[in-house]
Amino acid sequence: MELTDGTDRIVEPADKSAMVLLIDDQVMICEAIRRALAAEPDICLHYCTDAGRALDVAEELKPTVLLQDLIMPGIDGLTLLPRYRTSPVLRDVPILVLSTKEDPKVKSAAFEAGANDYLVKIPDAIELVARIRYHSRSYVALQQRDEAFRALRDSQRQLLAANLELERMMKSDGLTGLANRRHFDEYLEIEWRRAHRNHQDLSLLMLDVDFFKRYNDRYGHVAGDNVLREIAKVLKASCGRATDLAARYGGEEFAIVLPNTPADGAFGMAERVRQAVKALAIPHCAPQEGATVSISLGCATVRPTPNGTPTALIEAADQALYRAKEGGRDRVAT
Ligand code: GH3
Ligand code: MG
Ligand code: MG
Ligand code: MG
Repeated sequence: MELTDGTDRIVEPADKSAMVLLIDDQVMICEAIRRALAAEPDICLHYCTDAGRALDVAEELKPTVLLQDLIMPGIDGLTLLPRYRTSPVLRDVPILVLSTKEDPKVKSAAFEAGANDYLVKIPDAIELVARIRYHSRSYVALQQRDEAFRALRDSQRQLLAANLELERMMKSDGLTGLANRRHFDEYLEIEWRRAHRNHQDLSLLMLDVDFFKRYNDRYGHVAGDNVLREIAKVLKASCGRATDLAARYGGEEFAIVLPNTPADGAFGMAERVRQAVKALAIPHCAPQEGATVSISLGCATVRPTPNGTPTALIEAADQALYRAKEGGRDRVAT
């Protein structure tokens, strides 16, 4: 690493466990500290005599301990201490103040300004080494704990996202993106009970694409699938309330659950859906050449009773759908 502007020295390769950065304007002091630490195999010292560059140098070096002088030309150490704490890289780095001042008031001010420790210089080598090791170890352990916590939080987030995606997949139909049959069954059951509790109407539309077998036979299954997707879009767009649920019931049959909706409202909605599908104007060869894709719909409404079931509502809508087919298709029956 190149920190040097002529005053910085790279003392040791940066592969030791304690990475120490000393900020002191006096080269003599820096050299004395260097000598004091030279024999320690686990401590790597860098120093910088220009306090104006202290923050930049520290951000680049990422020390595990900062040794900080207080009296320096240009900038006061007590002013510098809080600045380290504003840097995301240096926010938690232990700062050991090294000063000639022995005044308890100065020591107190240093701790107030963000120092973690204080030694009068030039300190005894054994004590300095012990304090450096202690602060460095604590800091590294703290960083590792933070890192482990971040990794755990990330994996929890990923798990949550995967679960949400799984839940979405479990509920939706792969071809059309509408609710699938499983979700439809659950939803109808829930809404049936709610309607029972609240004495409300529950309506159901069942719809089926007209002459769809012939569509596939003529245009192919890929084109047929596209028609189902287009119809699904119409159904989705037709659901005016958040509680309306459009589902793929199976094959080319769809259903729409309409909670708290009376019979006339359901009929109106069915008619709008029928017209919207017609308006797609998808060419079809049935019932005759030049026709367009149409759907037939059956409508049923129930005010649930203790003896009734959602299945009965499905059967009623299905029978109405059958009547719409019998009646000539491209229509709504009740
Ligand atoms: P009707 O007007 O009486 O409903 O006639 P129909 O031909 O639509 O009725 P039928 O139930 O006999 O045929 C339904 C056809 O729908 C069978 C199959 O070819 C087609 N179909 C069902 N599911 C899919 C699908 O997922 N994709 C495609 N492309 N076609 C499907
Ligand atoms: Mg000084
Ligand atoms: Mg069918
Ligand atoms: Mg059909």
